[in-house]
Amino acid sequence: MLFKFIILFVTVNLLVEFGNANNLRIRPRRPRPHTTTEDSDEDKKRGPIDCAAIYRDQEREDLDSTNGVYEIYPRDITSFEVFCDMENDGGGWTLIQRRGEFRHQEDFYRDWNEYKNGFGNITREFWLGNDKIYTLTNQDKYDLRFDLEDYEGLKRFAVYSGFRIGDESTGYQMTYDAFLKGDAGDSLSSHKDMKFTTKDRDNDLSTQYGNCAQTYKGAWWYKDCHLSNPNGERKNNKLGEGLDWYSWHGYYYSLNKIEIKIRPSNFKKL
Ligand SMILES: [Ca+2]
Repeated sequence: MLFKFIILFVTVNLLVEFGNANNLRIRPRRPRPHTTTEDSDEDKKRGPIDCAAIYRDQEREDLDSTNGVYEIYPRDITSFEVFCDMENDGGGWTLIQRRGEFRHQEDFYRDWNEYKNGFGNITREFWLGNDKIYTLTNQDKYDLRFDLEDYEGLKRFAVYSGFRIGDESTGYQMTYDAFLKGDAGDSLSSHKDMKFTTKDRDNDLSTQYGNCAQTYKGAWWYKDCHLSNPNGERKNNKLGEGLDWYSWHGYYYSLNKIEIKIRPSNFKKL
């Protein structure tokens, strides 16, 4: 009996101590000032948050910005490498996806976790990763650009304003403000406000087509099912299964090349 009492006494004391120690560790997080037009001092110390910031830094030092791989330092996340498009429409674009003619063809028919974390090689074919796209598109207001190329070598594009996605708990729900411009036409409209669907996670609104990612060999913000399928199968010209952009080449033409990229809406060419 006495032994039990001692054990209880010691346990209660340990719990109290543990609670105190935990209390000491809890500190309120100070909210950070959110700036969109100019980098804060903290960002300057930390490094560029995207390719537009790299472009600005280089122009300030009178360097010619070139396409290539750069390290970026988005807020609240470990730094990582991205590919920057420093040429198209003034440059400053951070790539989130690329398809094209490479000796090693990447497999894009992948599962939720692979799309969450990203895959491929950023100098060739890749998907940057939904967690990273979430972080990037929530640190500023971004435009979204699709650069498309067919097998005749013709190029067309489409640009949207206010592109952003939610975090994993929202199913990486995607939205944007408006279709801004582009001779490829708008083939994203039906995907606005949709969640991301992969072959192993059906978040689309289709019952007729089952899991749209399975039916159309890709992964996307499918609705019922798509107007565009950039993560579909290259060189597959079957109905809806290829790299389709409906408003340009319809559902029976898989495009040769695609690049998807983002840039702050307030970007100005220097
Ligand atoms: Ca479904």
